[in-house]
Amino acid sequence: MAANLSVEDMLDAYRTMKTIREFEDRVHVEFAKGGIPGFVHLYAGEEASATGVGMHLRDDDRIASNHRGHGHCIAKGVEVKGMMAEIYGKATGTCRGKGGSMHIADLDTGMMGANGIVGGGPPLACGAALAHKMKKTGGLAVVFCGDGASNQGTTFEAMNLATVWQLPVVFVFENNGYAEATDARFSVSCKDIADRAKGFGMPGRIVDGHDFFAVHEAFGEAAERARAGGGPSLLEHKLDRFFGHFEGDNQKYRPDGEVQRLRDEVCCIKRFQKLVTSQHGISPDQLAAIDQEVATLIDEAVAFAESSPDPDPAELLTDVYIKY
Ligand SMILES: Cc1ncc(C[n+]2csc(CCOP(=O)(O)OP(=O)(O)O)c2C)c(N)n1
Ligand SMILES: [Mg+2]
Repeated sequence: MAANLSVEDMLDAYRTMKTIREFEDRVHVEFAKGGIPGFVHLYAGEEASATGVGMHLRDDDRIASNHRGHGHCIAKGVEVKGMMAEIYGKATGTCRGKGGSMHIADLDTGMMGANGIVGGGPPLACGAALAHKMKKTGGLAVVFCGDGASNQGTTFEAMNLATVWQLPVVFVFENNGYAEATDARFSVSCKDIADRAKGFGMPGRIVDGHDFFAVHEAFGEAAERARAGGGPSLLEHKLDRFFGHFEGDNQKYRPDGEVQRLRDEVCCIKRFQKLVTSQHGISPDQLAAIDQEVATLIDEAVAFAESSPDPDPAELLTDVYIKY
């Protein structure tokens, strides 16, 4: 499974997954203290998905994200301190504090935006993919959607058009089994979202979203097809979220012990650590050094966010609309 990955690649993957986990665990703690405004939806548990995809992306590839977007941002290379400041609503944030958690966008790194509209991302990814196709750049677009978003009309329309226009776009459905408090078994009409690909004339695959190597391999194939003019693909990453839908969610809809069991049994980071130290010649010390590096980065990010100024009210209407 790790066939085309060097030790350096695997250490990079670990650094990204660990950065996402530490970022989310820290936002969880800081949010509870009351210092963060608005809503946050945490990505902890799903790190292998964004990371396995992100490692294939060029700077000019575009991603469209959703409300659970911190991990997608980090995997696409958005700067972590600016993200933290954005979540705190500070002037030094990625979007100067005007977006917050659900609207982090960074066009310089190809991150077109987290998105509060469920199903808002697929049409955006098609637009970016169309631009790549028309300019013949060899670039592609990816959209990360949930199981809930897989049921939206916008998603169906985008998938149809992607095939009709043979767009270089990959639809990544992160199926964590819930849309807010609704179990996917009550809302998704088929057992596997991947089955829907056939109806839209594109290949679809089920992927173990807890397994970085499986995600990396499956997305690599889809990306290669897209770049070569072979059109869109659908990947269904089966995975789990370790926190509630949003911070403050009491999660009464989840069976007792479910989250602890998932943390113990299917954690993508624990699984990665075990595999690379037992089979790929990476030492626990190499991983521990990255753990330390990441812990420092997250401490610095929080200190930066907390000490940054609020946006100036006089700038309320700047950067909000663009005139073309
Ligand atoms: C168009 C629209 N409908 C409803 C909502 C409210 N809402 C926010 S997140 C969410 C559930 C999304 O579930 P899923 O797509 O599975 O993503 P997950 O939260 O599990 O990552 C809903 C219904 C919304 N933001 N936008
Ligand atoms: Mg979901």
